Amino acid sequence: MQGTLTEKILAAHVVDGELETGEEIGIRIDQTLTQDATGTTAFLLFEAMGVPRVRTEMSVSYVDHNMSQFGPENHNDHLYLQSVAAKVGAYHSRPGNGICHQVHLERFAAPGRTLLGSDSHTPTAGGIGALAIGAGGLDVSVAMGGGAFYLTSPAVVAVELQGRLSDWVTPKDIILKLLSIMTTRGNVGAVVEYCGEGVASLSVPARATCTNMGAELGVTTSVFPSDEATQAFLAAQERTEQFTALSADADAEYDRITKRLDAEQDAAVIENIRRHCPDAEISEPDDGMVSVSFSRVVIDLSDVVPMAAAPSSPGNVVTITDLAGTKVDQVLIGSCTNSSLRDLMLCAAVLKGRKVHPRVELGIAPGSRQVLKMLVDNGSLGDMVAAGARILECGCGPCIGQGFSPGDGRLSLRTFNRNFAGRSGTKGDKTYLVSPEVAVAAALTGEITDPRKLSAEYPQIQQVEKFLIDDGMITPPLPPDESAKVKIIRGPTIVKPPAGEPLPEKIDGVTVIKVGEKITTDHIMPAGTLLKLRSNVPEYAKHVFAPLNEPGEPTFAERATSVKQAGRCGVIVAGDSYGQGSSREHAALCPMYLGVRVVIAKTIERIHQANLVNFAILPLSFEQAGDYDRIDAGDQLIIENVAEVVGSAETVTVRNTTKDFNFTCRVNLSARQREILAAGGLLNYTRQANQ
Ligand code: MIC
Ligand code: SF4
Repeated sequence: MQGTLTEKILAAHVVDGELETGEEIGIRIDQTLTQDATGTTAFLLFEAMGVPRVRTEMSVSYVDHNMSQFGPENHNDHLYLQSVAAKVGAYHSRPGNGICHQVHLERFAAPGRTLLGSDSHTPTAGGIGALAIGAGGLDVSVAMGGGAFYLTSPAVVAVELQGRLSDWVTPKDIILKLLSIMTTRGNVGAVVEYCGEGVASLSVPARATCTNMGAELGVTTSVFPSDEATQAFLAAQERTEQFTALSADADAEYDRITKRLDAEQDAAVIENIRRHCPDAEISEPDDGMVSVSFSRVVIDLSDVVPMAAAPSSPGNVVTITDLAGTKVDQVLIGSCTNSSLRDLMLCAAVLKGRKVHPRVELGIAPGSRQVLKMLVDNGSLGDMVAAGARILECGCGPCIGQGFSPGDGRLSLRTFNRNFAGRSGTKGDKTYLVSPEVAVAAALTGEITDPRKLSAEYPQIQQVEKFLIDDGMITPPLPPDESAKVKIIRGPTIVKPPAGEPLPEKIDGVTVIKVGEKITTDHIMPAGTLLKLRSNVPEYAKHVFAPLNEPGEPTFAERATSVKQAGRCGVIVAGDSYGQGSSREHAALCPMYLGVRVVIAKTIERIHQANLVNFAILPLSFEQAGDYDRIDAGDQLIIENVAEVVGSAETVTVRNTTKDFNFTCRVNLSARQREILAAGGLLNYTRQANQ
């Protein structure tokens, strides 16, 4: 990573360890971001740590997810967050002010700074040249208290952009194109660094669409250089003084990432790698699998065409031409990926003077109050309303299953970043992810339409010279003497999260569930209408793996509880990419509450693996992927000498006493993670370190 932009920012922030790819490092965090769905737990854990005041340059607490306020829980959360921010010296962005990533980009993110956020789309701020990383809430609490954030020194991959996008083709199509090359798998521990002459043609919000949805690649983060476009954006936000120019050296060295792909099933991906990665090395198939490695992806923007991610993964990328003519029932525009002023003005300009197709319901959620107020002032909102759009408040809304669930069998087209099965709130949903251009075209025609075929001029929306600045809904930190007088408001639904416990000397385990490949945190800990339970772990835990429960059968929570009551440990067995998607630590915290102490998977995604360790659950990976097939739910699994395993072992023998065989697992833990597990989780570890 020598000479890369990532290396430069990391080098300026490293406080522990050596900056060498694959090594664990601790970095200083300048800014933190939390949102209400993860923030209540993050602040409750921050309180439990006993640090009186945040020690970062700035910590901002946003309310944007839990906005529906059915029942008292959401408002209780909002009041808790507002009062605790005032108590501990954090900024507080009030409900209605906008989605955390959009507002942070507008008002706070700055080039060269480090940002840690308790939300997996925190890398959005990479669009302005910040090194922005998503993590579990407890990691963010530690950073708020001035502690370093630990990560694996990344492998930095270059994504070189050449040329310019054609009319009606957008940054969303760039990131979808990149997903068709890099996929959602095998990129753990990498950072995507954009470079090349094509970068200059993209504004900061356009870049932020790419870095936002970079989260779906499973990388640590994505980052753009800071240049004239960055300066123009900061000036338009009246933040010129926060500009610094930043870029990689001309002779920067990028790192290779290596992954294994299925020669048959992944044939299209392998072809894309061949076409777009000039230094690709692709092995001959062995047992049907090929090994591929590359350090550079080249995308000519003038070749990019309108794309979509088909159900039910952001990695199922197809072209709009393949889908043209498919009937559409719902179109939703917004989310932290595509709700900037430019995106919504574009939609308004296309809708102006036209009517939404009779079959289609169109919902639009502006990303922030700044965007909404400017749409009001320049007349765009009127054009949307006149066309028949339903306007939602500034927040996550339908992206996290809060409303607008599609009807049974109905096709939903969304400008969002995730289309995991059931995330919309409807079982068996058919959601496609597209650009605002494609979305608005379908809203008018009632079917998936290549926007280049619309009989409309492409509206040329230039970035404004001055955004409307009104931070009236962001409460700045109080001075310490005033903070001291604040009383934290704790409604009855705010329940202190349970602390972790050290692992027992011997794991006498029972496989409570065996799940398949690509299980996301939306499967483990569904959000939607259950979001309101985030600050009440005992209640929320009743819904662990709810989408996988069989009707009439005992639920996961019931099975895990009876294992726990029998004095035994719960074990989860999983396939590849376990814990994809969101940063929600409840996907570890709630299983821990139910007595789960071990997860054995083929592979575990970065943020989720860290969350498991933070809540004292032992993450293991199968040495032989085939052993996964030999285990069933209900099997008894024994691990002896747990202290030794946690202390230093690189592999461990697990005994399946039900099927009478032994198998080997890898213990992929850093020295620090081993100490955290030995202490019974990160909260205990931090408390001990602070004593
Ligand atoms: C998401 O997009 O899945 C969320 C909801 O924003 C999550 C955070 C959460 O679960 O609260 C994320 O991306 O980390
Ligand atoms: Fe909110 Fe959706 Fe963005 Fe997550 S992905 S922060 S739910 S808008």
